[in-house]
Amino acid sequence: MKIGLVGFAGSGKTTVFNAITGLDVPVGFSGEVRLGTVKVPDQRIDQLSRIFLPQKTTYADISFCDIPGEHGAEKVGLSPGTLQHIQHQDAICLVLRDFPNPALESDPNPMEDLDAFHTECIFADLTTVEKRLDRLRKERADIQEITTFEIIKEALERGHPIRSVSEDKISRVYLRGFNLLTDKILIVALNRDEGRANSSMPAHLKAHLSDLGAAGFLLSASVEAEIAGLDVEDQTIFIRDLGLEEPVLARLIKTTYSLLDLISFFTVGEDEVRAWTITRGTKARAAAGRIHSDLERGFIRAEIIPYDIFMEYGSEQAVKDAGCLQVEGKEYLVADGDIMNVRFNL
Ligand SMILES: Nc1nc2c(ncn2[C@@H]2O[C@H](COP(=O)(O)OP(=O)(O)OP(=O)(O)O)[C@@H](O)[C@H]2O)c(=O)[nH]1
Ligand SMILES: [Mg+2]
Repeated sequence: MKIGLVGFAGSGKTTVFNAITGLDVPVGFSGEVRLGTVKVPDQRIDQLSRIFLPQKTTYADISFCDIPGEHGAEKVGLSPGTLQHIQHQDAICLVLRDFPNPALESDPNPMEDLDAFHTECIFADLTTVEKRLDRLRKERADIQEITTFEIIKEALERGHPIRSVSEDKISRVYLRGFNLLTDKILIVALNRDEGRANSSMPAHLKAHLSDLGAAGFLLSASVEAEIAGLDVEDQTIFIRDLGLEEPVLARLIKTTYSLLDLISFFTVGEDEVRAWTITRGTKARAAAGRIHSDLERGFIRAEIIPYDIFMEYGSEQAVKDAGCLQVEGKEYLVADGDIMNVRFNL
């Protein structure tokens, strides 16, 4: 899972990146793209690890990419370099400046920045889509494919992101590999000054986000950076004193998991306790393929113990003795928290 932090120059991307990753990248313009990976905290993995005492505990992870803004003129468009970086992300986290930045002349205007970013993405997608459509027509391609591209072209021309075009109108399989920007998940982080770390998102911005099919949350990047620098105990106190619920990383992960409809299943044993991320609705056989392609090819059945059941009985044997082990075939829809053991034969 890859999330790209984007936004205009000086909006606070690197500050957010530091708060999330716990790294200490110098803020201020460097033009460098930075990468950082974080573990997705999961108390269920902590618990399982305590029981199995495995040699290795592996959490799901998310990598973040800090993509620098454009400098020189203020609010110049997305450069080809920036666009390329965004194309390789699974989701975009747009950082909007809503604090006075002494290095910049303009007053903060998050709504305008959101529109400017959205328009840039629309234009970039239109170019891709028009090119593709020309080619498909020349090649007299499949009518369904042409129709899909016609429909999204029309949506883009009206300023609508592709992510808002419903599944029953187009066949998204045709869009794979084109990395269309407005089809990516968009999460907006409204970055406010310290005094407003605990304020709420303005209604007009909220409404606009919902039009764009985006999710949003509010933070103060400098406060978050400060929180990230404290040890765990002080963090909890500081967060509570500020009236915040949890640090930005936890909020961002929650938003991402719910937007992308991601769930986790687990594999357990003495060698490793591990979390795997899949989309809800993934079948047992495909989920097995995440672990190893051999497990998918030679899949026979999956032995499933839901996490809560496991915790109730305390061991695999006790679950079996109680007759609570689920034996499932390849079509089984893996649920969040399933502990899975794949039986396979090659
Ligand atoms: N007061 C205040 N200042 C902030 C906040 N977030 C970032 N800043 C400051 O704004 C300046 C720019 O922050 P950066 O994190 O470097 O912004 P950026 O988006 O990475 O900028 P570029 O990489 O140059 O595009 C720095 O001086 C930060 O300390 C905030 O929440 N409040
Ligand atoms: Mg930066």
